[in-house]
Amino acid sequence: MDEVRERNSHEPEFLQAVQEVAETVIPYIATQKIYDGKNILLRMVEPERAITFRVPWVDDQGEIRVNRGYRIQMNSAIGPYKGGLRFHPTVTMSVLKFLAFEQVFKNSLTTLPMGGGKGGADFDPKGKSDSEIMRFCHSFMAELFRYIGPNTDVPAGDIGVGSKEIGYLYGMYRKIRNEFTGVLTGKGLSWGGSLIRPEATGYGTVYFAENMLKTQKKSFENKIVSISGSGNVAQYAAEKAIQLGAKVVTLSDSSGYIYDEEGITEEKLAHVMQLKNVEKSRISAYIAKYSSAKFVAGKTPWKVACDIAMPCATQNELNGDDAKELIKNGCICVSEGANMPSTPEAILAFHKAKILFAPGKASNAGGVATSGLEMTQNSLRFNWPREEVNEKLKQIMSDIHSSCLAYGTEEDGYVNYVKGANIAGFVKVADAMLAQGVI
Ligand code: NDP
Ligand code: 2IT
Repeated sequence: MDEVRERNSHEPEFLQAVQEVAETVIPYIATQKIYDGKNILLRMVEPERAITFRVPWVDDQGEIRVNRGYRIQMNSAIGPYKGGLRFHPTVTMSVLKFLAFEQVFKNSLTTLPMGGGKGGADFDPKGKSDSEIMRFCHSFMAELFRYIGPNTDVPAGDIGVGSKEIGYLYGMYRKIRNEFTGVLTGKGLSWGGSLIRPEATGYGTVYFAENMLKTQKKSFENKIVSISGSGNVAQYAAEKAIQLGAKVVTLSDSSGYIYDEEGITEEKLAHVMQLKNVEKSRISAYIAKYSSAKFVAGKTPWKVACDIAMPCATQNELNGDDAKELIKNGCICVSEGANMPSTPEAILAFHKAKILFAPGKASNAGGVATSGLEMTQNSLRFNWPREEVNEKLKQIMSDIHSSCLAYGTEEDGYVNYVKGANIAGFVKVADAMLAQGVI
């Protein structure tokens, strides 16, 4: 870690992600002779390639604006680089390297042949017109296209990048390359997208939690569920939890959270989708229609009592004090929909209390797994029906859960899903790297 810290001293999020993996994987490596002297982890923390580029675009006032674009190609030992694009003002090299690093382990866990990558830009889509977003996406792809391809690197969405942005990005790639290929995932259904991809991350996070609960003969039925975020992942995590008989009581955005004591029903969730996806409004607008709810400005929802918590907004949104509060209020299960939403102090508290805790690289892997299924369908030039993709997603989440049990079960029977996910993800990539020599 000293060497990694020194080399990446200005990248706190990246170091946080590496530290968590190192703590669980190094003790395992020490027990396996095949890794002796191979410095596998030290090789894995250095991106195979990290690209930054200028993204110039013209706003609606005719002013020229410049953003910074990135693509981190972290590891391609088991397949083409794969991972989302994030458009958010907080995007930095550190944030994208942490996401790309986690993606390597996550993609390995999915059982599909995908390496890890991540990219994006410090562009803020909030308040931008549709044509500004289109011009930005076109300019971004006019440079990114050099580095990607269906067998090289396949980007997708993440924060601030949904099906609209994927459409603009895909259009420019197709024009420049004069090719119709599966170079991006999260595409629209009429041009190569997969059914269930929009729902997959949120649904998968719930399926993973279902698997965890099953080990204790419990289910979502009649449980109180608290969710943060109100974007793609949060919306579909809420939808599936409601379908399974739970009462979802919170959603949030960067302005604060809503608490609806009576529960967010399917009808209320449809209103949230209209507010967030169509009107581009804030979650606080929810209370104008539903008087049973209150809005708490500037706060995260973790003080609300719940049985199951699903952080689905962003990194480090749930700290040690939040974790203690959740535990005190009776929370039995935390399934991360976002990437690295819990701080190291929060994870420690969950482990100390021995509650069910799934790290995002296991529990939110359903999104990228379904992206993998989209790639397969594109290669086959065929589309699977909704139920078939959903069944495959469920099976993958159950297989990831089994891998976590295999590597994460401790002597007293408690399952450390962080350890399980990190080691299971590591083994597949490490073995491929060993087989391919020092590359
Ligand atoms: P969206 O852009 O659809 O939604 C993001 C949500 O998180 C919004 O409610 C947003 O609020 C909130 N949010 C974003 N940044 C912050 C912040 N700094 N503080 C507080 N709230 C914030 O993104 P997704 O739903 O796709 O992504 C959510 C999380 O899930 C991310 O961590 C992402 O990496 C992860 N993820 C996404 C996958 C996918 O397939 N989309 C797959 C696996 C993981 P606001 O509108 O106010 O910004
Ligand atoms: O963090 C993630 O796994 C994603 N944003 C989805 C990546 C993908 O390639 O579908």
